[in-house]
Amino acid sequence: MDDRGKNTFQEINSQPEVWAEAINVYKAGSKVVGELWAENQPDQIIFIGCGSTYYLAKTASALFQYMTGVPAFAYPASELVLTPEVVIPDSRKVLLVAISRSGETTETSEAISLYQKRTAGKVVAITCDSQSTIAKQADVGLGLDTAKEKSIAQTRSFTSMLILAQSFGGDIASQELKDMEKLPIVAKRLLFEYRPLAKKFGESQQIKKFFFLGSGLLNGLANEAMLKMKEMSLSYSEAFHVLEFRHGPMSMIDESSLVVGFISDHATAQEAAVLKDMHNLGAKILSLSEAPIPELAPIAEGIVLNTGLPEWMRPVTYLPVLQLLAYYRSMSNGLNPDRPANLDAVVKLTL
Ligand code: F1P
Repeated sequence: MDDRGKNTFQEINSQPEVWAEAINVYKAGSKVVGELWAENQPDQIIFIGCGSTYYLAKTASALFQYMTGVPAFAYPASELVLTPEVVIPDSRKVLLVAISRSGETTETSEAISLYQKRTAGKVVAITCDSQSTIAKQADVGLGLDTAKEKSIAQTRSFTSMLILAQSFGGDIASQELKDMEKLPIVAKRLLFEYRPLAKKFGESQQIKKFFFLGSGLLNGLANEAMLKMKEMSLSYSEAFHVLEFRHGPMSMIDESSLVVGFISDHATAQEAAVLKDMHNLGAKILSLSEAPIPELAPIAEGIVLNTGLPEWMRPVTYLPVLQLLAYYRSMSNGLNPDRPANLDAVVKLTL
C-alpha cells in the first residue's frame, strides 16, 4: 500500500483537537508566565527559533508588539550565537522567548546559554517536548508534547505553538482569551470546506512558481507557507511583504505563477490592488481574508476565513489550508511529504 503522506495528512487534519489542547495548556501555565512577566517587567522581547520556528518567532514578535506595545524582535537563533552584539541590546531588560518543536536544536540551545551568560534576563521556552534540553534551560516552559509530528515538516506543532505564543501576548495585554476556544471549530470548517480548492491548486502542474504575500501580523505566516511548499514539494516558492512584491520580485510573474495573498482587514484595498496587478501580469490568484473581497471576485479564488474573531487572534487560521496545498503538491509531484529531501527533524551541530 502507498503510505506516502499518511502522517502529514493526519497531522494537518488533527489540528482542531490539538489546538483545543494548546488553549488548555496555556490556561494551566498562564499564572507562572504572568508572574515571570510581572516580576521582571521586560522592556524588550526577543523571539528566536530556526526554520519554521524562526517564522513562528517572526509571527509571535509582531503579535506581541501589536498586543502589548512592548518592542519585540525576531531573529534566527544562529544570529544570537554568531553575532550577539546586534541581537542583545546592552541597556535593556530583555525577555528571551525561545521556540523549538524538538527542544533540541543546537543553535537555539546555544543561543539561550550565551544569552544567560551575558544578561540577567529570563527565558521562556515554547516547545513540543517539555523534557527537552531547551525546556530545561528556560525559567518557564510552555510545552505541548502531543503536537509533535511523526513527519519532518512542522504543521500542527507550528500552529499549536503559535496558539501558546498568542495566548501569552493576549494575556499580558489583558485581553479576554475566551474566544480562542472558537479556533478549533474554525480550523475544522476551513479544512473541510477548502480541501478541494487546496487539491485543485496543489495538483495543477500548470503552476510552477508559488508566491506567498503577507504583511504585518501575517508576514511570518506567509514565510511559513513558503517553507512548507519548499520542504514538502521541492517547488519554487517565495514569500514577501505584500507591497514589496512590486519592487522587483514581480519580474518573476508569468502564467505559471500562483500568487497567494494573506489579506489583512486594515489594508484590504492596498493589498488587493497588488493581487489585481499580478493577475494582469498573468498570475493565478488565491486570496485569504476574513470577509469576501468583492473587487477580487472576478479574478481570484478566495478562502473566506469568516472567524468572527479579533484580528490578533486570527492569523493562525490562515495556515491549515495552505499546509494542505503543499501536501497535495508534494503528492502530485510523486514525493513523500512525510520525508522531505535532505532534511532531519532536528539539526544538531558542533558550534
Ligand atoms: C527547527 C527546524 C525545522 C525544520 C527542519 C529542521 O526545529 O529547522 O523547522 O522543518 O526539520 O529543524 P526545531 O528547533 O523547531 O525543533
